[in-house]
Amino acid sequence: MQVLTSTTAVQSRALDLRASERSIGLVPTMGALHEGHLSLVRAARRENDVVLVSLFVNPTQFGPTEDLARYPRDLEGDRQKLEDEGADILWRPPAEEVYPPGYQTYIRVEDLETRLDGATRPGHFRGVATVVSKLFHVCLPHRAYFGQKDAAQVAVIRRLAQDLNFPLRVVVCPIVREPDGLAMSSRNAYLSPADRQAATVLYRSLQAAVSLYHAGSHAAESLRQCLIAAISSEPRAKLDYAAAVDPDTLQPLDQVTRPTLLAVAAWFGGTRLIDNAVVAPRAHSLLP
Ligand code: PAJ
Repeated sequence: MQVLTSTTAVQSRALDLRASERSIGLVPTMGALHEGHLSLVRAARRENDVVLVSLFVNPTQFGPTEDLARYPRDLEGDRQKLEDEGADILWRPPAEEVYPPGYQTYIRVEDLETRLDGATRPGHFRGVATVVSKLFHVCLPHRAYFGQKDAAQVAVIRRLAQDLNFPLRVVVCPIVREPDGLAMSSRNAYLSPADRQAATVLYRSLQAAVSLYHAGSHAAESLRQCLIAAISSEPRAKLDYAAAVDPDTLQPLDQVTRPTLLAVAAWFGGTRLIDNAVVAPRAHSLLP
């Protein structure tokens, strides 16, 4: 696996690959890689000639009081995992290359950036949309891989890829979980043992709402109340949001008459975790 830092080196490599008709699969990450990230690398490995993984802890998507400085970093561990998965190129640009002095161009997905995590983390999706657009321009991928774990991020990226005419396919991979159901996340490393135990309430709340849906309760508000009740039953959890929304627009729905994203976020101590599930009427779930 080739490890590159220079933006121009990566872009000229991507141009060469495109000229020789080799397909490029891009997996954007912030490192501290776990099985969730590696599932994206495996999907990219199956579907492309060349797998390019970017590793960049993007400062513009962190708020002033957030965890940028203490975000987990393990470059040697990450390099080894990517080597083992057969990635071809690891790009880890220094921050000054991505945002050189004088940098002032940002991408805003105007409505979506205010919803779900965007409501709690103002500016977060502006940072994500900006860095992902830059990664697309530098890496020129045919396919780019993202996790359903970050469902609002997926909505933002799908929208920007369409709105800005990026010639690529956004591929979304399923949520990878720990054996007890907790969605894998680099931030799980922050949890105390008691909070780690309590955090399983997010998955349990989604299971309860999905069961309620299958028992015939199709009103979005009743599913939302079910999520809230489950999370509130865990004293260590502080609810941020529970929502039943359209997966593309992230706007609240009244009834589950089409695929509906059930999304939750809660604080455990100083750590904010998210999770989600999609419910869909039978006619929809039979569609490819
Ligand atoms: P990061 O949190 O490192 O996640 C990188 C990718 O891994 C994202 O697409 C995320 O959805 C996916 N992922 C994380 N946990 C997952 C899990 N348990 N199952 C499946 N996929 C999972 O998301 C970011 O970085 C950044 O915002 C980024 C897109 C790289 C832009 O800076």
